[in-house]
Amino acid sequence: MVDTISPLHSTQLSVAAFLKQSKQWRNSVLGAFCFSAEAVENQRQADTNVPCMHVPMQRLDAVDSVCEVWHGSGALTQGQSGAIHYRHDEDVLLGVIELPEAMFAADIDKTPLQQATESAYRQIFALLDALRYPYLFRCWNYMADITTHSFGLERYRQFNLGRQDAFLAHGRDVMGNAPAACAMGFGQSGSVQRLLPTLHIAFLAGRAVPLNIENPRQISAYQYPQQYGPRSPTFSRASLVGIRQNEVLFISGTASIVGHATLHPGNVVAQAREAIANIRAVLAEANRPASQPKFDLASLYYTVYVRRPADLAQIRAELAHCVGDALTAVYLQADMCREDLLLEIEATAVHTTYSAADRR
Ligand code: 3EB
Repeated sequence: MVDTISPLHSTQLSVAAFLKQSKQWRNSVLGAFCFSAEAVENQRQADTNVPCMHVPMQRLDAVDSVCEVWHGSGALTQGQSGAIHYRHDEDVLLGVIELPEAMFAADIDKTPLQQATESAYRQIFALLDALRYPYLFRCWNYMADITTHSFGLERYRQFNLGRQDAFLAHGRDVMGNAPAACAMGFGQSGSVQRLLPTLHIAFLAGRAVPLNIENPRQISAYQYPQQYGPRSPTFSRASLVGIRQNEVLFISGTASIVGHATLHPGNVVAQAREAIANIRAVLAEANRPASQPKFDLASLYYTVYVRRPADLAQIRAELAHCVGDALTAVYLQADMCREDLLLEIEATAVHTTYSAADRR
């Protein structure tokens, strides 16, 4: 395998296996995202060089936790800026910021979650500007009680307000050129211990201009009508980034949404099929600039967020049916940002162009 020389790519393993291997990997890991239902604090790593996000979500397809590890190449540099822990190589910067909402008091016009979100994204943009990794490729957003209402507004909508305000404050586009993203909830369904609500955000940014991709079957999220909240979500359906000999495709959280409406409420199998139809459409867009298709359903690494653990078997069977035996997926219990969504699927693929020298 060419693993050791390959630029930006990810691997998935249990948190225990990650901790065991992290010594060998110290020099090549940009950061890690750990999902586990229990004792998040105890797993915090001694090695502070590696940014690590801990999300309190239960893995459903194995009793263990899961850790998504992002690898860089060449010499890595790490640091802390405000609440962000980051690490970068020459091409890519990975950052993690985790803000307890209790750090922010409700004021007249901004809720604590909204302020936490705005602060997190303002810190992110200030760091990216300062270190000159201007392009935000992909953001992972996790928050407690995502569809709960507080201060007269659903919490996901509070998050959207804070996120968009930070983009605007830093002169970033909000109607196009937005990063790929996901925004998921934890804590509503009771499978995870109650914690002080913390906003968890991880991000990948870099120096190469990404190609942002929309889905022709869906209205762009930044053009969603007002019924979904006072401010639109700021994300693209996918982003495609060239990093040395790799092309990395980040497909955002994808649900059973066509146009802007949820399809198949209450029917988890039909929702899974529709989400895959959306991913297929995004893949067609991603392949369009190339003379030969580079990405297909079987070449993706999937993370599947499942609202009701009891739906796992049906979802797995449907995805295996759509994707085939090559299906590589991790399943997490999570809440979606719309109550009628029963699942959401995100995916990543790395396409490597080997040089003649590598092939020999
Ligand atoms: C959707 O298509 C489903 O707010 O960053 C998917 C991916 C969703 C990202 C975000 C939300 C976000 O609208 C929800």
